[in-house]
Amino acid sequence: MKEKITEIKNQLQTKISQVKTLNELNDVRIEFLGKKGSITELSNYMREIPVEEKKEFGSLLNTIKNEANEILNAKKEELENIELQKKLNYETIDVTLPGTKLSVGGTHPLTKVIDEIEELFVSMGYDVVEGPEIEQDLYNFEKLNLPKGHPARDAQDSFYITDEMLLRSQTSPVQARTMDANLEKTPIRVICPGKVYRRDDDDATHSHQFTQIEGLVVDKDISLADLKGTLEILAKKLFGEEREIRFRPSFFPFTEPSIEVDVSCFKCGGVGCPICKETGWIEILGSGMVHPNVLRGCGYDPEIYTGFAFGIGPERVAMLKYGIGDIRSFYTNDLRFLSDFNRVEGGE
Ligand code: 2NM
Repeated sequence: MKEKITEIKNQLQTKISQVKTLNELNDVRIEFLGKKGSITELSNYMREIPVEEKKEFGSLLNTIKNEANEILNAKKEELENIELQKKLNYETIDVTLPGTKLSVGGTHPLTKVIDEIEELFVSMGYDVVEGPEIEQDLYNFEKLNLPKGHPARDAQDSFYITDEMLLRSQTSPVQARTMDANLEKTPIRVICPGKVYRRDDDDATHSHQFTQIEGLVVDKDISLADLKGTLEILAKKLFGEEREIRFRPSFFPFTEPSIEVDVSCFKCGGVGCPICKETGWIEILGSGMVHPNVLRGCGYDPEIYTGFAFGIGPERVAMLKYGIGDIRSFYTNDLRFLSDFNRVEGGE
């Protein structure tokens, strides 16, 4: 019997050494310790064994059962460890791999300029006011001292929709509306940003649709000095603290006197370079004292109130500031152009 037990033990050892998976191990367990397993069947010999040997045989039987269990469990643990190790290797995360890039939107260069100008004027107590892009002839021209037949309101230059309605050619109608609605209340301090439309053939410096910011201040005792001080602050904010401005006489129907404003060149500091066409000065905006006819037409008595107004083109400012050569690039939405203005530090 002892030989039989030793033989079974050897068989078990051999089988175990060949086992490679948990399933195979389970088969071996059944083969030896299952209901019909070779170790289980040894118990059947109990009946045939003389009484005096039963005790020793029983004890041997227990021992081999325990030993078989130990061997099987040890193998189980070994296989489970191998499986776990495989899984860990397979599921390893390399935290040094580059992440998935997310493309993040940015602010359009025109919007940057408009935001900058709005922020400055809001800090000086101005309101930002918007109005309709489809405008009445009355506000776009009539109230701005451009009566019917005036050479500066050539129908060839504007997008008329009907006899009385057009796409606004400037944002000053918003200011005429503001004065109209304020019924001689003062002060008025507004800037009006927005899109405007003119019949132009598009090229590098012209667009049939562009943006404008116009400013208006109306109060008692507003003078040219107030205009000059305000525009000097604007020029310095946009082009640098060292900038100076100069006034040149001009003509606009809605202002008298009318003034064009130049800023000393931010590139060469005024000595002359290609940017300022060797003049040292760059033209940046139009302005003037609000014409008495405009004040009167919008309900303000020009004997009591005066005002200044100005208009600036964000496209021109952005082109100068960022060295953009073609006004059309603001509107064609080429991402290669747009992303140039939104470089993130440390980004691509
Ligand atoms: C400019 C130049 C000069 C202007 C005038 C007015 C208003 F409504 F008060 F009459 N708003 N904007 C104005 C004056 C605009 O743009 C180059």
